[in-house]
Amino acid sequence: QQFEPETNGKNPNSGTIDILQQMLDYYTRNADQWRVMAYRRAIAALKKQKTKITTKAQARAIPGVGERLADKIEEIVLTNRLRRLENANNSPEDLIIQKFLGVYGAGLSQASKWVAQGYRSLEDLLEKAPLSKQQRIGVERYNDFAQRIPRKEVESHGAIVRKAVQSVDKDMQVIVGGSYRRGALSCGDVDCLITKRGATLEQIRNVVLAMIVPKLVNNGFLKASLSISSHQDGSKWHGASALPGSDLWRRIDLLFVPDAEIGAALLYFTGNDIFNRSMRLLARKKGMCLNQRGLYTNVLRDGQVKLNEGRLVESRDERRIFAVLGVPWRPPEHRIC
Ligand code: DCP
Ligand code: MG
Ligand code: MN
Repeated sequence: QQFEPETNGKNPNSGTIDILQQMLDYYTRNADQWRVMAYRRAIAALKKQKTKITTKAQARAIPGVGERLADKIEEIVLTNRLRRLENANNSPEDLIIQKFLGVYGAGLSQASKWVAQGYRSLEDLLEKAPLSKQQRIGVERYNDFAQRIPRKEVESHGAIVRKAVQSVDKDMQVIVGGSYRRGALSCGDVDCLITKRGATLEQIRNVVLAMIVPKLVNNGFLKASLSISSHQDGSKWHGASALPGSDLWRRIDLLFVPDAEIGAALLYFTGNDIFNRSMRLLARKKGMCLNQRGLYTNVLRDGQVKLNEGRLVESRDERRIFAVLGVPWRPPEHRIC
């Protein structure tokens, strides 16, 4: 989740960030969600500092840096290394699991299972492992999907989807969300929100799945379908696309958004995920509930368990969701935690 403009040029804390990033990579491969979040938050906060942070007290004063991370930052600056990182388990198995986690759709349990079954490389998987159709694509196109997509190319994919959508229904709209909407110079995938004034989820889903996806498969733009939520309120199609004349496959998500929920969906699909998490947490603290469909009040909880749905207060207007939560408006470019 990098926001390149901020990492351009020399950052006074780049040495520290480098080591913290390695720690983050380690926790990511071990699926340690809490530490992953803490490290991402701390790295993002450090990237914003204009001066070099050298002491624990300075580190602790930065919002987003907790006690233990402040200790580690001081250790890194003083010793140019981090003992915890050197003790980290970088066994060969670990590195293979990390590699396998890059296969589209494979989570920690699948990746560990492959290692336990004796597979050691992508070639092993291709030749010996029983793979689903989607997993096979994930392995075959591993290197394609691992590459960042330049902003300009994301725009081209969005334009092709938009053209197909509007040739079917000129009133339908395509908005590219995700890291693209946050202004990133390169993206991990293409997130297309598809919506239409007055339309319901069912209407949009039907048009996209029955007309638009087949059209884009036929003209060669969509290369593969990786996951479709086909159940009652399914709202997405995940797959791969490539620009005409290119054999480089990109990950693309088509997200079906009913008009009434466009504000909440824009908020959710703009992210980033950590920003979303903090907005949801804030809503929860105020007795509300925020999800990709709307902001609800009067939600009763018993601990973590929601006792009722609450009352919908806003879903159409992204700005009003901020206002109701009492959060000053943040443009997408600033929603990076
Ligand atoms: N999202 C979320 N929590 C998740 C996954 C996604 O809140 N666990 C939301 C925030 C993301 C958006 O969905 O910004 C799109 O998800 P992506 O995985 O496509 O992430 P980004 O577009 O932010 O980054 P990338 O450039 O890696 O695609
Ligand atoms: Mg994305
Ligand atoms: Mn996506």
